[in-house]
Amino acid sequence: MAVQEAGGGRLRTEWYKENKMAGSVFGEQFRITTWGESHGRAVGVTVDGCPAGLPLCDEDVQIYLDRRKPGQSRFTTARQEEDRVEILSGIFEGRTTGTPISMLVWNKDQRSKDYSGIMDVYRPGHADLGYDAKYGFRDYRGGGRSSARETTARVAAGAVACRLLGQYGITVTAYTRSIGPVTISQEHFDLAERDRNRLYMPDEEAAVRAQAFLEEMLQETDSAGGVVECVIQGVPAGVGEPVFDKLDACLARAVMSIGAVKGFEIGDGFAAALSRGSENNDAFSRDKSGKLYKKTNHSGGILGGISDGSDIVLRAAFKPTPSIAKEQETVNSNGENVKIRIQGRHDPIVVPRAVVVVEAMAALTVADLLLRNRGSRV
Ligand code: EPS
Repeated sequence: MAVQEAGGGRLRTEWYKENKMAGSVFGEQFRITTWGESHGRAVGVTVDGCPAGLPLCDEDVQIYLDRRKPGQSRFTTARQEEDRVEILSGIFEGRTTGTPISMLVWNKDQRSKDYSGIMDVYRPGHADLGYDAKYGFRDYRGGGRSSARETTARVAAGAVACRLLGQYGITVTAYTRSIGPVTISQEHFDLAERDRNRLYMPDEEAAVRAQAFLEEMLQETDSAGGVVECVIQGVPAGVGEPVFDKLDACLARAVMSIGAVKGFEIGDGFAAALSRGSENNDAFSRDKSGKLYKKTNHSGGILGGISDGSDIVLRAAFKPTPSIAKEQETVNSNGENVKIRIQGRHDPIVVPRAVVVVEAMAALTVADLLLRNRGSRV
């Protein structure tokens, strides 16, 4: 119901005010609320709706945060954040209590003066213009809420979702599929290799070539993009809601909400548009034990918006980091044409650190729909 706000004269809805605080809430049954800015005191998340009895400690969350934190290689920002999680609530004797789990990570290495030069300038490729247009002013220190630092909170929540999914035998595994023009090959695919190179590429040979490419980008004070692939295994057939909350629609929304994501695919994705029905349909069959399976998986594990019991495969395309030291043309808030070079400590590519963020968003989506699915029939 729309209501008039006293004094302000602006319209809001009761629903909006009570349930969806300005876009920082995700999920229905397994619901998270994230908060915090890159140069504020801390970033954090509250997870509500996690069932009681799930074994959980700081270390379970920390191992995920360590994969995302800055400073892991020369291809990530030089900002030094240890990103130690503090779980403030919702745990008793090492298990979740069924009440809100609140988690916090302190910001320790902000260097806000790096941003004084851009307070009146719109950085090309950044959210600056939109934030100013929407709110009338913005927290320009590191991009505030639009900073990639915001993903810390998603990863902490995603770690809890992964823990929950583990109880059902569901695993979520993402990796770097490509960086710039370098793509992993199926022939050299080795998941163990993913955690041996700092680019999180499961192909040693491709990782070497990608590093050489990124060295070129550094030399040229430029940046690069790439693709993260994610495989979700063990989801039973039947998860996902009809029509608007289809499993693939929810995954797309979750993954597209990560900063810098410009494309999303399930299964064959855009390549399916070039295929024929006779090629694209996955034939059903029964194995010797009578279990139903699909002979191929062009659908990426989802049919009609509902899981079909095979692996769910998705991909996210990340744009090149917009913060580059190269000179760029822009305008300032007075509407004057100016030139800028962006100062500060920036990732020449976000893809390696985003791998665990994609995992987190996929896990949060599946955990939510799995819990919602409990009410699907008598
Ligand atoms: C970011 C800019 C840099 C990155 C930051 C993301 O930080 P700063 O705001 O200090 O310049 O270091 O990433 C993180 C700190 C992080 O933890 O991911 C940006 O503009 O998005």
